[in-house]
Amino acid sequence: MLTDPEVLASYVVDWTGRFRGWTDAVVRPGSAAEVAGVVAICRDGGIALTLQGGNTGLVGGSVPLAGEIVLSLKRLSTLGDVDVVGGQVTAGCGVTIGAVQRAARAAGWAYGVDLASRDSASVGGTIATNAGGLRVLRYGDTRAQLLGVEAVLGDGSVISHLGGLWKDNTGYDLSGLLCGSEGTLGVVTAARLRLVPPAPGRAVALLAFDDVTEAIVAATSLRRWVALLEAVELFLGAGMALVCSQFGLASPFPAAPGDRPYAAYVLVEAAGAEDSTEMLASAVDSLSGVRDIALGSSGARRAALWRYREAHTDAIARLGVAHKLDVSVPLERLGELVSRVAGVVEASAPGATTWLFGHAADGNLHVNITGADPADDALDGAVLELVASLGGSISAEHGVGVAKRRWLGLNRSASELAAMRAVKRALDPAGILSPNVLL
Ligand code: 2HG
Ligand code: ZN
Repeated sequence: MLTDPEVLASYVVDWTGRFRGWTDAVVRPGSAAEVAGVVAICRDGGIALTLQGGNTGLVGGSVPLAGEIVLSLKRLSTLGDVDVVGGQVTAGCGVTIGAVQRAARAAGWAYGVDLASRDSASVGGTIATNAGGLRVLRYGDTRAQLLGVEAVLGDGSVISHLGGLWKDNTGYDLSGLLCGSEGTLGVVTAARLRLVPPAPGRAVALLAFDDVTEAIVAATSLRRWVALLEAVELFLGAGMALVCSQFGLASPFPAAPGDRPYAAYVLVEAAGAEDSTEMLASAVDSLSGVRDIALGSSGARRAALWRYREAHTDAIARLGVAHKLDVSVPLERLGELVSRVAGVVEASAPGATTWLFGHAADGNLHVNITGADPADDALDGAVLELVASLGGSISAEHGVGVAKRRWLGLNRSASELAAMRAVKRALDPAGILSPNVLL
């Protein structure tokens, strides 16, 4: 248990700096049995806990806003041997996504979840939020990787379902229920994760467009064209310029003097057992509106092209505390969202800057806003109402957390919310787990 105020400081603020709380103690159990012990004490004493993994979340879900004790789960970092035949592995909740990826690779497999924060984000945190990331298109979200979990429920009971059966229709899918529950029902202490076949023949294409609508049409139509599509990402000219200036990167498409910068970029990755470069090149050739293409298949070249997209979060963070609204809309409404959202932001927070990027083929856009008051919740509401009016979700992959709790009713009916509250009461009767988030 940590109580030194200087040590506690990093546990009470989230990655964005927008959500800050306070605590008297951080408890760091080293085993599932110790987690169960902590939960039992807190249940009996009515002591609230905020769960924390890698603390890379973007919706304030891991912050002790009302002085809860922080339950840090990083020490549960045992990674089992990969089952090479079955293609699965058991990971403690504190294992990082990067470590799972490396272990899978070393055993001739791969892990389907990937995200920019891979070396800090933990298995438990990605389960709590049902994290998506860069490869949802092909492999699904975190829930789709779960073969089972071990967890301590809010009432102190322990469930363990780590046998790794592919087919197992024996009632409620408790792992699926805990996944995305944002720490409100139980503490996931370990998970059995399915692995996917490795796809070493990789190619990345960065496409430049003069017209944002054409970029969106290209990004969405690629879903049909490229059989082995691994990722399709969208970002805009302003984001590219920001990333290049913040990190001193050269533009991938050196412009002639006087040329206008491109309006939008689509990054596409294809991967298969064999080299996918030609297949990707011919697929992107058939797209209209492409003004320039940078193609790469070597590891270094692919990483360099990905950097323009992945560095958006860090580049924006350098501008100050951002509002981060992670939303999704039906694919046919994505163009409308992109064209309307900056106007909605300007009307609500004049002078603020809107940055748009995201997982285009999933209909998932990250609306980041800088230059606005971090406490301006009305701004968040204006954007989320636009999204809901387009038939979209106010939380595509980051979770509801503290940030979007007020607006959950935009997506969920009164009956759905009542059902969720009933589940919460059943599994966490004392209401001690993550009391500030979700419901
Ligand atoms: C990404 O796709 C992450 O890079 C972070 O989901 C998004 O910074 C963000 O808003
Ligand atoms: Zn994302």
